[in-house]
Amino acid sequence: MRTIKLLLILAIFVFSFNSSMSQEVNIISINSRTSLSLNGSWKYVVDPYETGYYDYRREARDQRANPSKSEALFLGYKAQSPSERVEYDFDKSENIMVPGDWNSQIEKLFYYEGSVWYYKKFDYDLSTEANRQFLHIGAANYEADVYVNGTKLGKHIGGFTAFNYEISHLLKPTGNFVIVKVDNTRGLEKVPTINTDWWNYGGLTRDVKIVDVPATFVQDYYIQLAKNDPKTIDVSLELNGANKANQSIIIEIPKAGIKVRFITDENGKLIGQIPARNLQLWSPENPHLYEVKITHQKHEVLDRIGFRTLDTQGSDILVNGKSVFLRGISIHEENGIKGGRAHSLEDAKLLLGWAKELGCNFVRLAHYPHNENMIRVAEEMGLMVWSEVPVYWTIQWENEETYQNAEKQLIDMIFRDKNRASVIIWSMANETPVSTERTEFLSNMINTTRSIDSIRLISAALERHTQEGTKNTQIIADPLQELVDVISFNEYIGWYAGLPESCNDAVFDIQFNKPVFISEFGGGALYGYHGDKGTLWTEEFQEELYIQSTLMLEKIPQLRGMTPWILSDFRSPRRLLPEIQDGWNRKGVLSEKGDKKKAFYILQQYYDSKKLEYLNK
Ligand code: GCB
Repeated sequence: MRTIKLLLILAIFVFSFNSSMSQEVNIISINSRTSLSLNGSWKYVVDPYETGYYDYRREARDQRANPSKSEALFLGYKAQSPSERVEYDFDKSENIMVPGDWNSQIEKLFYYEGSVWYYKKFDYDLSTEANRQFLHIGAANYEADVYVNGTKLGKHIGGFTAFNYEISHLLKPTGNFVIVKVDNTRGLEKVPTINTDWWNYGGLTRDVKIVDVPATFVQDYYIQLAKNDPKTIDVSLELNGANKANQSIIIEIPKAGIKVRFITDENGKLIGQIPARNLQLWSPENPHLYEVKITHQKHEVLDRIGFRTLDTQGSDILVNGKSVFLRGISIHEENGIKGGRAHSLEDAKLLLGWAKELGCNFVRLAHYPHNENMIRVAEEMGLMVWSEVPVYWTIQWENEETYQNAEKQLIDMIFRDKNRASVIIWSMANETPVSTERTEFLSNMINTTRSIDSIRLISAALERHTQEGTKNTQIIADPLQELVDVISFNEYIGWYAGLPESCNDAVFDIQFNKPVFISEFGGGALYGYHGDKGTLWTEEFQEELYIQSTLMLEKIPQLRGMTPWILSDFRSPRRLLPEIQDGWNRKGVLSEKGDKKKAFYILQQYYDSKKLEYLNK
């Protein structure tokens, strides 16, 4: 049934798009390639009725043989004479910074959900004629229609994953322009769906650039330790281009004394292994990264790669064969100091620096794939990472298109970060309601993940419930427990369930001998609001909640980590309480500006003790 539906969707997909549109091409290690940045000031046009996209019969203008120059914004047309009617003008439109969401940059767009057209002109040095160019967009929330020099490249769906289109055939030395219509309208069938507890920041929220690669180039590679074998590096690689068969590829890790030559097969692929001796392993205590050089003909791709093994044994999580406790914190991709989506290296250093100060060795990057700086900086700092796709709350489990969308986001997330030693958990979902359809949906996601990454651990933030007929026995009634490597759940006793004292007699009945991980607990407090520990929203209440929660969770024998909710206060349109929330979720252990609340110190102390406890395990 699923296959038939899938074919139908594919057919609709193929017929509904112009045959000239490009395919998305994933390219690994995008930041190490030669590129021209298109970051900076762009022009923008707000188009709430999508006038530039649909004509008055609601037909997409970019699907018409002769789109009207006067209204089809993707053409980026300029009136040629005073008598020519053109009802837009990018040159006279206002500026917006890329990367950056529109909500935090432009006051009138604070709550805006709809379409905005982005426009940028650029010249391109085409002196290396043999080379190929790709337009890279780090993320566009949520849907992007992309055009270069008036030609449609494609439509990308999903607000947190990167995509590239080849534009070699379209570029000229001067007078190029790129136009992207970004639409952040929420929808029931989307991933995430209409209901989230975070701000729907719209726009080109991550880097945009033109990546320049040789005619045949290294499109993808995987270089990581083999399962539980610190002496063997698994390698796979794929070339893209006309001359990809039987090509010589050299992989060098100079500091490890490794230089190995491989030959690609007739499909431009290679799979192999490299014996390694005395590798310095990557760990949170010693986040060692090796320079890795991949050479194809005259061209090199450089990366910095860490090597570590990862497994579970009973309730233990083993990193390099040693049991670890994940001293974590959940993080949204938001910088409350400057406002809006975080994207830069500095943003990553700020947020992850706070996590380090808290004593973390782990971060949960919630609830969608974060920008690559977060993963890379975490890796440098010795933070292990939980990466997640926005399969959040109640999405359309029975909708095949929704499934394909979620799975694509998952595949793209794994594609980008599969060489990062820091990433140890792929999370499939957050707080999803148990049903047959939901479980089939998530089982398929799990199978897909295992088929492309056999090493990393799989989890999902599940829910806990009080067992019927008991006073305070907590159970995880979810068949997904069978399928995941780590049983994670959001807990919230003392906030959404009772007061902090409810923690005293709570008993967790978890039937599996697997690592147990608390993906969320916490409660709201306004920084600087003080009172007794029984008064909601005070720092003292939150402090007490953290004291009681950590004491309670310690009683779970399989407990191997936690990521309380959350590092810092974050914007959410669901948070309506005046004087306390005012549009902010206040569960941060830091305010959005980075002020430490009392709970911060409780968690810091607890993590100090866990660090000691695990030192000699
Ligand atoms: C949750 C969600 C998270 C919310 C949080 C809250 O369980 O996973 O996205 O922000 O609770 O603050 O209610």
